[in-house]
Amino acid sequence: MAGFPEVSRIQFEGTTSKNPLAFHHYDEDAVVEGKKMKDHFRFSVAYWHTMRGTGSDPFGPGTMIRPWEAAVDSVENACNRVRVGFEFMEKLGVPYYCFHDRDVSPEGKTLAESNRNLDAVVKVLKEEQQRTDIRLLWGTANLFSNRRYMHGAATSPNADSFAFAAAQVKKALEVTKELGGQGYTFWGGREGYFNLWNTDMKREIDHLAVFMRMAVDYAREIGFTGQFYFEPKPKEPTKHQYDSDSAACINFLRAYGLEKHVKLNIEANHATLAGHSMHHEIEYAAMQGMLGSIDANYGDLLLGWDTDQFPTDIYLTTQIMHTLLKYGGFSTGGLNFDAKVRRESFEPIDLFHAHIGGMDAFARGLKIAAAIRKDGALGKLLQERYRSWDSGIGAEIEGGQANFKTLEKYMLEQGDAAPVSSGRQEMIENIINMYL
Ligand code: XUL
Ligand code: CO
Repeated sequence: MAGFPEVSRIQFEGTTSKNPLAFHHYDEDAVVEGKKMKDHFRFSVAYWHTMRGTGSDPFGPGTMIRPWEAAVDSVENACNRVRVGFEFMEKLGVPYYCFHDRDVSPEGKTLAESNRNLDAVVKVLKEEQQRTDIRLLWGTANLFSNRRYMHGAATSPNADSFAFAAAQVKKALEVTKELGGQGYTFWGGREGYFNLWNTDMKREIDHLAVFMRMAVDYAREIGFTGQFYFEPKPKEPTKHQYDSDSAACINFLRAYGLEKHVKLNIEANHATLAGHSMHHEIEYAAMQGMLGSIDANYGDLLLGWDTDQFPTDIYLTTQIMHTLLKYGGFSTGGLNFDAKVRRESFEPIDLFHAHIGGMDAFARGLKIAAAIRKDGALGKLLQERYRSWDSGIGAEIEGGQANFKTLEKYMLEQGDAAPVSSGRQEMIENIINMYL
């Protein structure tokens, strides 16, 4: 087994260090707003990208050099890969990981064979978790790669595809529980459509709800108490995914009575594909009490697809950490690097550079967001902006004591509304820049 013999545990060396294989801002035990950095972030490695990413794109095959991979994938190779993966996470100092059933173990010819393969690999995952104390943030099932899912899984017009997906999620829930997983994520895969003329959208979305309900019921039956997450993404692979953005997901969950069981796992690159900012998506979910976890990455605005790059934009990480601090941080979720090294970064060491950069960018974002909050300048501006709601007519409206007739009477007496104030957008942007 060849892992990363040339790398030892990545250390925090501070801002004066120029060592690229060191943290310059992420100091896991440093306390910010009364909590250790590592507990703010709960960083997680995405097994599918970090251990399975090949670097292939529509124009060419994989480029990654991974000396530990055998020529033909097998259960033995998958078990060996798990050990390399845990060596990587241990050296990086990341406390969590996430996986799909089919990233960790090869799919067999039948469901029974696939389940046996998964069981064999789960045994090694469990050993490695015990050895390293690295834990499972969430598990999930791949319901999109196999051709049986070409029209979707839970929303397929083929009932057998639904049934197979159900069996797969049943098993994935069992192994997630077995591994002490803290959550389970539904990302829509191919749950969406390419063409409304051949699609019964109502029936498909009803089926998706039935599917999630079955998962929630089965989790209760086996005593899996982890948090369920639903991950918004507007398109890709289908042109319209049913889990298109935070608002659509929350509406779906509420419409089918699933909101008590499922929160959102929000991904930055998916937010921008939806034509929103990540800031918007997490604020929207958090204000509804539905922000569960985050898939940390970002996209390239010039490319316009889900490039899943490692997040290095400090403005973005500041916005994310500011919202997280505002809403009290994660309870079950974490920051999962659903991000891949680019096709041209093909050496194993690039995996370290990528994750170190992401972790440092979030550490900077946290420090900046905490400084902004400490000074209270933004808070004061917001308070001032909404001052008219704190007393008088505003307080009456918020308190439910007003109606159209009392408001008309008030305005007839006033003659006109009090003058509005400047939004001060440029000034506020400048204030944020003072902390960067
Ligand atoms: C796909 C994506 C998935 C989910 C898990 O765009 O983000 O990897 O996070 O299925
Ligand atoms: Co994701």
